[in-house]
Amino acid sequence: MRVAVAVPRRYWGFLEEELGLVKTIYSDIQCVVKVGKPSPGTYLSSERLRELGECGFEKLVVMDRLKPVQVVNLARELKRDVVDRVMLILEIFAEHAGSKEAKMQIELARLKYYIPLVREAVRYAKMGELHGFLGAGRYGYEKYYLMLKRKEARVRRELEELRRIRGVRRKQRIESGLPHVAITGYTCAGKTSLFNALTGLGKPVGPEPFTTLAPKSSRVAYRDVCFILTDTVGFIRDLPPEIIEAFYATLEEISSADVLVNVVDASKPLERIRVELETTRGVFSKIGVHGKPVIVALNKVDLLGDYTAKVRDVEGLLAGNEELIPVSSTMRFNLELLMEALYRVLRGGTA
Ligand SMILES: Nc1nc2c(ncn2[C@@H]2O[C@H](COP(=O)(O)OP(=O)(O)O)[C@@H](O)[C@H]2O)c(=O)[nH]1
Ligand SMILES: [Mg+2]
Repeated sequence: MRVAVAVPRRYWGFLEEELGLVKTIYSDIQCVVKVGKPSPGTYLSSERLRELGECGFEKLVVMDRLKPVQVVNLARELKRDVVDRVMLILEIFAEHAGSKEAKMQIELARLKYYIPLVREAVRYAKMGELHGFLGAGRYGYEKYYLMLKRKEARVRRELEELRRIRGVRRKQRIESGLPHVAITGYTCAGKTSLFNALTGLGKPVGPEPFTTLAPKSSRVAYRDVCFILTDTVGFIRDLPPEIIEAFYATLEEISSADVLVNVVDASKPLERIRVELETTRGVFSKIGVHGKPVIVALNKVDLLGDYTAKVRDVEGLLAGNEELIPVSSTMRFNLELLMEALYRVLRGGTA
């Protein structure tokens, strides 16, 4: 799917990270437009809309929270589907959700967000200008709206039922009984690159999905240990408040982990690394994994000439349960060392 991306001013300084978020779902970014001042009706000014006219894209991703009327106006104007930052993040969550409960929680968040949109679309429906928008297709928006409302009620009921049966924060046990290692970190830190490199290194044993766990997991054998490695959603800067609940649902895979690998981008300024480490610890303690062994994979050291000073600085920020290994996932540097550290922790040593 070829997409165009609109980026508001407050993310211009985080452009790479925001585009990284888009690439999690849409790998083919055709063009990027910067939005200085959003216009109330269509979000994009007529100038920006003209700019987009020259870009061959199938979907517009706006890295901002849009009002329902803006989504609908944009879709009418461009005759293409429009997704905003909240919807994009919910798509990312949906892709990572493992358990039934997490899936339902995310589905509920999506419905809550979509219903006002569709209500807005109903107002335009008779004009026949929104064909196919939001997947309404030939059913028409009125029916689509009612269908979503019914679905929302059903998902809410089922979720309550599920929670009643299992208790809210049940202890999750992995069906295989294997230890579980979760890779976490901010968008673009290199989680997926590290996941791919490590599963390649430790001969993954079959890509079969672990149904009770996240879909992005692989069994890894290294020396005489075998463990499950999971690539998580990780942390997203500036998470919209209405989807925090859904975010916590994606963290199940972290809360059931025995060891965490926290991927940190070494090329970021030390101050940003400090804030990210602190935020991460805050979330860990909220979901009850405080004190578990954490291996901080200081990634992308290939981008620094001499990385020893950065290693020393970041080491100065570590807590007692954290250990730092400088790595480069793409250059495959120090991956053996990281695997050895994991091995030691999994065999019962300390981090
Ligand atoms: N130079 C360099 N780039 C890396 C490294 N690891 C990942 N990247 C790049 O960083 C970007 C984000 O990587 P990705 O694995 O998708 O990050 P994720 O969002 O944490 O899963 C990609 O463009 C990668 O090629 C590394 O060790 N060195
Ligand atoms: Mg990733």
